Amino acid sequence: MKKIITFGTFDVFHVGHIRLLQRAAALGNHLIVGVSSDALNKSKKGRFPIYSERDRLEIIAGLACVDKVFVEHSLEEKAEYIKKYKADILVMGDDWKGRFDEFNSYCEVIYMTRTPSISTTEIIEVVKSVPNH
Ligand code: C2G
Repeated sequence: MKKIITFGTFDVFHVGHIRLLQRAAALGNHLIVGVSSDALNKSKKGRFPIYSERDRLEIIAGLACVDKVFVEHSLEEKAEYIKKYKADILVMGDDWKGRFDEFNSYCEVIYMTRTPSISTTEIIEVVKSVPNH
């Protein structure tokens, strides 16, 4: 059994998110996803997510490629999560390249290329710019 772990907010779920999760899942046979809490997102990005923590968890848990979800309460607890879930590989998007190399002592660390031209922030901007909404 090869276990993969990844982390993210997954707010306003989009194709970049599903591609990342499917590619991560394909590296092993058990995908565990840490979904950032609302409070962590506020501290990380300065705003609360559009979708609540409960809804974001429900969406990720419902995906065929995901085996287990949990709430990520702190960026500082990655080592604990990796050990707790006995992950063999940590997958992160390449916007975090180099930032998680320290976990190499617990598991393999892989940074995956992000899908170009799509982000939650851009989607929010587009929605805001639509007249009469
Ligand atoms: N992603 C992607 N392509 C995009 C947008 C996002 O591959 N166009 C990936 C990101 O690289 C990340 C995952 O989808 O691996 C989730 O993205 P976010 O919700 O933006 O994750 P982030 O807020 O960076 O949270 O502990 C780390 C954080 O929780 C990561």
